[in-house]
Amino acid sequence: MHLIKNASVYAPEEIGVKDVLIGGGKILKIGDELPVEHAYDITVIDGTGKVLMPGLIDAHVHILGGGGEGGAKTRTPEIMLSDIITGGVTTVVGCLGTDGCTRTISNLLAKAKGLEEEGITTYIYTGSYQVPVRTLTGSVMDDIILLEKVVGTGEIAISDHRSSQPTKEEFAKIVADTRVGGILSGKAGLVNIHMGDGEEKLEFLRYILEKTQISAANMLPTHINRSTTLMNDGIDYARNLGGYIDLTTSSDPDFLEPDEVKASTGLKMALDAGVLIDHITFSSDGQGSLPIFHADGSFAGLGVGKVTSLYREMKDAVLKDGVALSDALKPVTSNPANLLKLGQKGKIRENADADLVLAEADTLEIDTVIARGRIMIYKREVLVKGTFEN
Ligand code: FWO
Ligand code: ZN
Repeated sequence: MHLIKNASVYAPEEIGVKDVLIGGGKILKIGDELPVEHAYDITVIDGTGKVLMPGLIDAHVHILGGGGEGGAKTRTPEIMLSDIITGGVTTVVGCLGTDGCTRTISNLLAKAKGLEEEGITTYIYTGSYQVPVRTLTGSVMDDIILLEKVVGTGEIAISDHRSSQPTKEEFAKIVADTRVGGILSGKAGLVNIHMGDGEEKLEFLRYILEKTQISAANMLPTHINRSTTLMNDGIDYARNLGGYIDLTTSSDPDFLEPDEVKASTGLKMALDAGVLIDHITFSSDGQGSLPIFHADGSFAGLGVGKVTSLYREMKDAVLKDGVALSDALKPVTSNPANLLKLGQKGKIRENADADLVLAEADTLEIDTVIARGRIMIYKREVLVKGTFEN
């Protein structure tokens, strides 16, 4: 059991200075001046002068590694536990990307189980860029219903030269199967949609909202901030059709593509344009390749996404773009939790999972990270490492 005393709690809404008692992996009690019962083995963590927030949820991580667009030597490395927890992330959703051939769902599932055994919470999407969707059981719906960790499908690529060029009807079928799989298994049934640089932009998603009975909550288009034109289309889609949009945080702010929008800037743009904060999420694209192509489509170079960029962009939204912490936290905590139907995640309330980040109130520097009630990082020291991390 641990008692975090006297921290300013962002649940993510601000609930004031509280004591938070955790035990058995759960948040047991939130209150004022909770007594420290010496009868139990309780460690007391001093939260004075710090903010306590929910552990971050990163809903788009290539936990196996991704890449390969520049040939085999450009396949990016598999993620390690500290790549995740040092960014205050305690829940990830793993996905495959361009390479749905040498990267498989069975491999993704094993890696997700490994990370869970190491101490965080993991889920996966079935599929990869490709259509027809690469699955484990041969069916999107069966994967979602039968495999406990599968919460949806993705990242399915559209409007991208690397996509399978699916028709809007093929795309609608994938969203429909994912939705029904979610309904039949009590899961989100969310399709994580990779948006490329193509002219079509969000046309397929508008088609689904206008021509079918499928809910906007079954679709999450990501990389919306990869260009200003797509950012503006995403703002229109979210504001006018009630759609959800996901901004990618991984690109290095010092090396953005000419027309790319920094995630924290994109959040501010969307809020200023009247998009509801609950319709905006961030995800890192961690360990995914960040390929750079020349205008003629030829390969120019590759970067690798970092999960720690998720926290950086939330922090920048507060410290550089003037977004309130209680708002800037939503795209990385309660919003993905709600969209993914992870009821125990993304919030600080009694009976929720004890996934918590304690940070300096002024700099938002991460001090302590707790995942499922276990202290993973304490006073900036990583206490729990991955199996093969030294
Ligand atoms: C984005 C993942 C992209 C992989 O468009 O989609 O390539 O399979 O590892 N990354 N293809 C990066 C931009 C948003 C900057 C992926 C990558
Ligand atoms: Zn992608």
